[in-house]
Amino acid sequence: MSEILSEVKVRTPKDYEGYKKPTWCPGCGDFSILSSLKKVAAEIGLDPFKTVVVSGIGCSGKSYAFFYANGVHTLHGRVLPVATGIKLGNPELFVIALSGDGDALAIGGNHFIHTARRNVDIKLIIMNNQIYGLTKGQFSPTSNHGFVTVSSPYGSVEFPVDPVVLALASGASFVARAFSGEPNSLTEIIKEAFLHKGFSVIDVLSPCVTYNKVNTYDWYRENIEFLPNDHDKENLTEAFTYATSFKGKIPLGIFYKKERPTYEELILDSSNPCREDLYCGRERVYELIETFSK
Ligand SMILES: Cc1ncc(C[n+]2csc(CCOP(=O)(O)OP(=O)(O)O)c2C)c(N)n1
Ligand code: SF4
Repeated sequence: MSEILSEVKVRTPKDYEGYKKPTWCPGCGDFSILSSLKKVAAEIGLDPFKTVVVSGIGCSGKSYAFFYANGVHTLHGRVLPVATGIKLGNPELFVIALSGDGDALAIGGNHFIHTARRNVDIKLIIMNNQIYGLTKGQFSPTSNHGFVTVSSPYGSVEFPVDPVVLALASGASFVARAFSGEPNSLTEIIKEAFLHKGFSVIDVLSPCVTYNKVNTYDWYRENIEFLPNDHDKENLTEAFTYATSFKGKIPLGIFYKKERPTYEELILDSSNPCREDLYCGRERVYELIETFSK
């Protein structure tokens, strides 16, 4: 990580503009996430050549094209396995994963759990609008019970998953929640996540102004509350307590942060007998491509 940040010239957020201009609806919460991402990248001097942004399919998934770095637009739900492969293939790379709530927690829910327990050094930002945006407004795994959408005209009978509680229970070493309507704290939290070594999850409440007319900016403002400053971030029990019950409000801030060895450190350790197989070299890669393309 320190190598990634050290040898860089001074950069500005503008330097991280991607090859495409955002195509999101005006007012979409995802604009704020992108803007914070660029600010943090400039502040910590992120080297775009050593950074990979992996995104899935969704409005959120388009983000890889809006940020200047290497980008992989992968399949819906497969952000984390692809990001894990990249990190194992070259642990020197700084890997950012951008996912929608559907992408990360419905079709990709299984990957979320296993990436967290393995503690792969990936920074996952869940652009959580509590709905499927790209496919025009079906309920998602974070939609509230009773939420009326085109796919739940009588109200969703399902109950939502809480990304923060799931991340804590699955073993993520950095767990936070932010709101795109609070850009300063969002930027600070992204920065802390980027400086943390290990699987980092930020659940960002990011209003879909087109299809979600319930969880609006105003609704969030009325329903959020920041964690107290004296919260002990290394205390998992306290993190769970705040995550599950907080004055009837949605808590924002860093719930948990504690470093432990990452998956790639453990699996690529020189005493690991699989190491040679993992670093098979360029020629072997070409051989394998040749074999599979027959
Ligand atoms: C394997 C697969 N299943 C379903 C889809 C259709 N699909 C595309 S995006 C999407 C959901 C988008 O919602 P979310 O992940 O929350 O992202 P958002 O668009 O809200 O940012 C779905 C179901 C797909 N592209 N691929
Ligand atoms: S449909 Fe919703 S999530 Fe997608 S760009 Fe528009 S406002 Fe954003």
